[in-house]
Amino acid sequence: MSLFNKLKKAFVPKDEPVKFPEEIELEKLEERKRQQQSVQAHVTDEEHHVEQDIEQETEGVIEPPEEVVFAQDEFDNDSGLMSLEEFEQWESEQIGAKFKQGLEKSREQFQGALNNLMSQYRTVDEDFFEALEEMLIQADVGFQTVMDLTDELRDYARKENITETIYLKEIIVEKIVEIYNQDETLDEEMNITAGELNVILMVGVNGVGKTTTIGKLAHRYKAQGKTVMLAAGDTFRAGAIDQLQVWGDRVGVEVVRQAEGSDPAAVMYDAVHAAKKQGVDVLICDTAGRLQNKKNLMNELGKIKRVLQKVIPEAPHEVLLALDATTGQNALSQAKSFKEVTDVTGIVLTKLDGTAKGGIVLAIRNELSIPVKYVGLGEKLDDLQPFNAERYVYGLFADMIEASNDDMDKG
Ligand SMILES: Nc1nc2c(ncn2[C@@H]2O[C@H](COP(=O)(O)OP(=O)(O)O)[C@@H](O)[C@H]2O)c(=O)[nH]1
Ligand SMILES: [Mg+2]
Repeated sequence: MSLFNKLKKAFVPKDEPVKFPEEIELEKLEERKRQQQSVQAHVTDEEHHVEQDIEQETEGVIEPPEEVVFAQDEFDNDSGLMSLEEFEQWESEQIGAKFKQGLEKSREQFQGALNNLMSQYRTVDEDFFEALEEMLIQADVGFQTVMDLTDELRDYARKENITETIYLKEIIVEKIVEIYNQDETLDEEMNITAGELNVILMVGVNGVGKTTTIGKLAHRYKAQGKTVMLAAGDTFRAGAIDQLQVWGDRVGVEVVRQAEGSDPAAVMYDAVHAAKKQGVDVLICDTAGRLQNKKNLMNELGKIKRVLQKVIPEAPHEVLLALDATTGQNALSQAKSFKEVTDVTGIVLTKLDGTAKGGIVLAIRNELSIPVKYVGLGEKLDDLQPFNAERYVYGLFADMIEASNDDMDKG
């Protein structure tokens, strides 16, 4: 099956989808959840404090925010349940829709540029390849990756005798996936083991989206039935602890905190002990994003790790570096700096929805050799999505893929 057909099958909702009764129920629940979230999202800090005061007055019984639970009876209607296969298809289409929406800006840019290029250069020649190279570099794809990609295309066109650029369209997408997946040692899966305490350390400079990502991750793990705890390790920046607390309250997970200005390693000490004692599955640790001084940062992260390892020798199981996609090449240089101070196991590329230069994903993968594990596709709780190349190219080329048909297969 051609790549486009495969992606189409995986991600594009079928025309006039037949809705299962459960699906309609799920939509209703999702809608309720969305309404709830948007209400929660509008709770300002001030309101939040008022809420806290009220909670404290009521004997300190802090109830977690009410959650949407898929109550058994909501599904138990006579008409039979969605099969696992149907559910997986439905889920895949939901994920496809998220990537399509989150990559809208990049897609407009990418597809527009590609279409222009193909109408300007109809025959496959060196001028076309040079223009293509320039276009990809403009999209932040990264020099080396662009060269690899166009070399492969030149070979392919020669071998298959392709003379019209239009027939290279699908191959370009295919090669992007191939180049992305070529290093099989880079695993996108999170190193999380069931039945154990797993520690995730979140690092990155200020403002890239660490705290927000922690909230979204906590939500994901909780939805999977795991118990989650957060550690407010950014004790440096004013308001950072409260910001994490707001996320903790919103998602309904405990936040271990100390006063502003205290030693982050001391917070981690408390957190990892509490997490172990309570049998928590996932402890996610926020950190301060100071990078003015590499040596300080190295010392601070080193100390945090030593404290964690006293309780859990394998910790941290993941060190996730958050990078802001809208900062382009700057994100790459941040990543290089962080690689020098600590072992980064994965990247969370945030704010991909905010850039038209989504090619940065390819540059990160190929220039840093660190897997992108999650991408931020918006500000909502479920806008953090596990990353893979197929989802990504679907998001980047959705219109092209949807418009394709079997006749487009060539070779
Ligand atoms: N549009 C968008 N905004 C994001 C995303 N991730 C984070 N943000 C925003 O980025 C800003 C900084 O995030 P924050 O978590 O405080 O960054 P930190 O300083 O690294 O902890 C906040 O306004 C977030 O809402 C994303 O994936 N998409
Ligand atoms: Mg923060």
